[in-house]
Amino acid sequence: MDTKNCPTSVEDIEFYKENGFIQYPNFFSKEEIKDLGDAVDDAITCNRDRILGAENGGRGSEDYEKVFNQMVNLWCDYPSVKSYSLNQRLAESARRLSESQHVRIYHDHAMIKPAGETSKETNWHQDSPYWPMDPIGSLSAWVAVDDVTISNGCLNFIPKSHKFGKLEPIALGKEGESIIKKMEDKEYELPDSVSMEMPAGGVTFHHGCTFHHAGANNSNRPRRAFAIIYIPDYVCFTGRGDAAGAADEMTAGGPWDHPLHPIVAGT
Ligand SMILES: O=C(O)CCC(=O)C(=O)O
Repeated sequence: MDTKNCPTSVEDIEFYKENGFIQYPNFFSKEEIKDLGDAVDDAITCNRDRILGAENGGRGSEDYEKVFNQMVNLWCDYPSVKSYSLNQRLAESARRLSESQHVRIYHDHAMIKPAGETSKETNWHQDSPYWPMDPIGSLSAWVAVDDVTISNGCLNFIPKSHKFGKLEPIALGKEGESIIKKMEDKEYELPDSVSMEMPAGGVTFHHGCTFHHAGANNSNRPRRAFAIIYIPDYVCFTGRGDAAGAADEMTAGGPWDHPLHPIVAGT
């Protein structure tokens, strides 16, 4: 495997372990990322039944679709997406950050936040409570397909919040739900959030327990993002629901050994 172009250094691993996230604003160039944007546009236009929760001719639930339209496992349909979901530089970064012998993918997902007045924030949440995995340690790479700023819905993180471990799931489409609020109600003090503005092609990695959020998209164009979730070798399948569709073909308590979850870095 060609790992020599992987940007993740020993210092980056220490930063990630301490803070629960890391940013690479120029991981891909804008030119490189264009084919990913084209595939996401094609999927959202021509493949609306792929939108998670889609019903009634391809529309998701009213509240949820104001947060984002989400499409999972586009790597299975689009060769250009596959080169990101199975990308060795991304996967090797995830492997180093999670200090794992190898990483598999759980799934990829495009998240298109609609523009304009009806756009809603992505509530503060952790990812781990939604994942059928134990122990914690899985992480996401979030790829900016468009330039992202505070005003069109870049990600925000609470540094060190992954140290709370796995808490409870938050309803993403429900007004006022927030993991920050829940923790503050319990009188925990949290550091200030940090905003991950970056150009198209930039990538952030975040731990599955890191509190994160994106504001509403106040611009006049959809905000396109594409994320890949990585499973370290030490994380087992717990047997609950599996968004990626392979739950019935795997054993609870066992490894993620399935063609939908290939090893993408390490051995
Ligand atoms: O893109 C967003 O609005 C939220 C992304 C997110 O929650 C994630 O990638 O885990």
